[in-house]
Parts: sequence; structure tokens; C-alpha cells
Amino acid sequence: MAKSKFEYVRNFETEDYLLPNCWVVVRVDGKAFHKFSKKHDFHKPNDVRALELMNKAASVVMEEYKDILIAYGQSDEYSFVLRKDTNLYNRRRSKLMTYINSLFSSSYVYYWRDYFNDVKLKYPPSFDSRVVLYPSNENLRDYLSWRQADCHINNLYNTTFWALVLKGGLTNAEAEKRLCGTLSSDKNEILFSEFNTNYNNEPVMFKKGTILVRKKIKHPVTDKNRLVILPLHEDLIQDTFWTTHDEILNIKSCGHYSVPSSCDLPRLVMSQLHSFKEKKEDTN
Ligand SMILES: Nc1nc2c(ncn2[C@@H]2O[C@H](COP(=O)(O)OP(=O)(O)OP(=O)(O)O)[C@@H](O)[C@H]2O)c(=O)[nH]1
Ligand SMILES: [Mg+2]
Repeated sequence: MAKSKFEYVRNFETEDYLLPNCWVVVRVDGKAFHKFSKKHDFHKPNDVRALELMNKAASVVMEEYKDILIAYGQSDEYSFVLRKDTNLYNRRRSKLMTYINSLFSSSYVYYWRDYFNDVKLKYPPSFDSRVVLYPSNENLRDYLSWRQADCHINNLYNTTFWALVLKGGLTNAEAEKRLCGTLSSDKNEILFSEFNTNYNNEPVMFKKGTILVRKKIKHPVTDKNRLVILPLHEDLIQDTFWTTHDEILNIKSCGHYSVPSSCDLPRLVMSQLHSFKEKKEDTN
């Protein structure tokens, strides 16, 4: 077929294939969420609705892209780790980054009402994204440890800051001054002695963030095994996490997860079990 005279402009497009044999991390982060959270009256310091909506949007991304082995989220950010041997979109950086970001962003808006009910979305949120390659398992673990340590540091600061303001009656500036130069132990002490709060007893999702993994679980009603995306709030800095969930770094098939009998299945998992049933009914 004859080419138009304009065809040459294709040559301006550059190749963007990612290096082979490296873990691929795509991280999305909310744009100006200090403002977005204020406009939508997020609870301080943590809003469960907002965190669970982030988890939901991330689970939609994981359902679509099976090469994502694990994802980690906290505050307004989510990191997705693709298997190091992924050949998705021929490892084209911009394809991977933009598809993941746009599906995450649209899901955040699509599912907004399921989490915020009557709170109207006042304007469309947006997220930046980047791709980072990690050549070794150690580098990948250090990356995820860095994000989880960040979650802990910020959460301890924010929990103490908002206790001083909301319960202690300080202004924002006074609370900031009070916390300037304090160590973790000082913040723990302020919470304990002035606000009767033991930081260790704060919700684990706030302290550790959310890890999404693929696991087989027993369906609570049918007793059949189901593959689901499971939210965990564990310490991923320690070796124990990686030995317990050794299928992640070894890129093996998904492990089985026994839900403790004392524990209800999280809403995120229940919604997958329901949608599985709906999909099955659709095809009948
Ligand atoms: N109140 C409240 N605020 C939150 C919550 N989660 C995130 N935020 C806000 O979102 C911000 C996220 O931090 P950053 O990503 O560093 O800041 P940002 O304003 O989004 O700025 P850019 O990412 O650089 O565009 C926090 O500083 C909070 O202001 C929450 O659960 N409750
Ligand atoms: Mg942000």
C-alpha cells in the first residue's frame, strides 16, 4: 500500500523497551492530595474510606494485569511489581506505565461512591506515575521496605500531630513546632502520656499500609478453592514475610492462604467472590 508523504514522522517516535531480567515497578501517586483530601473532608490522620478505595482501584489493576505479583499502597500512592520476566507490551515503558495509571485513576473515580457514599466527588483527581527497574531481589525488597518505612514514619508523625491539634487544642503551627526535632520514642511518649494512646494499638493498615498478593483461599460457602487478590497488612521489611510468601520472588504459582477462623474475609475479597459468581451466572 502506498505510504502518505507524512509517514516519515513515525521516525520521530523513540523506542522505550525496558531492560530485560529486572523487576518492573510502576508507582502511581495522587496529585496534590493535600488539597484533594481537604476538599473531600478526609478523616485525619487516616481515612479508611480513602485507603480502601485506593486498595480497590489497585485490585482492579491487578485483576487486569496478571503479571503483577505484588502491590503495595499507603496514603495516596500504590506500587505495582511486575514479574521480572514479563513480556507484557514487549516491555514498552510508556504502554505499561500509562495503562496501569489510567486504569488505576479511572477505577478510583468509578468506585468512589461505593466507599464515599454521599460525599460528592468535587473534581477529577489525577495521579502521576513512574517506572523504576530493580535488578536484584535485594533491591526490590529494599524498595518495598523503603515505602513501608515511609508509611510508618509519616503515620507516627501524623497521628501525633493530629492528636496535638484535635485533642490537645494546639494550632497547626504550634503542633509542628512541638514535633520539630523529636524522635519516634518522643512521639510515642506524647501519645501515651498526653493522649492515653498506645501507638502499637493503632489499626495495622495505618501503620503498615496494604500489601496485595494473589492467593488461593477456601470459599466460605462452597468450600472450593478460589484465586483472589488478598490485602495483607504485614511487616514486609522482615525476612518472615518473604519466606511465608516465597512464591513472589521465586515466581511460582500462588500459595494457599488459610483465613484465620476468627477473621471475616475483607470486603475487597468478598466483592471478588461475588463478582466471580456474577460472571459465572452471566455466561450461563
Ligand atoms: N486527611 C487525610 N489526608 C490524606 C490521607 N491520605 C493522604 N492524604 C493527604 O495526601 C498527601 C499525600 O502526600 P504527597 O503525595 O507527598 O503530597 P501531595 O499533596 O499529593 O503532592 P504531590 O504528590 O507532590 O502532588 C498527605 O500529605 C495528606 O495531605 C488520609 O487518609 N487522610
Ligand atoms: Mg501525592
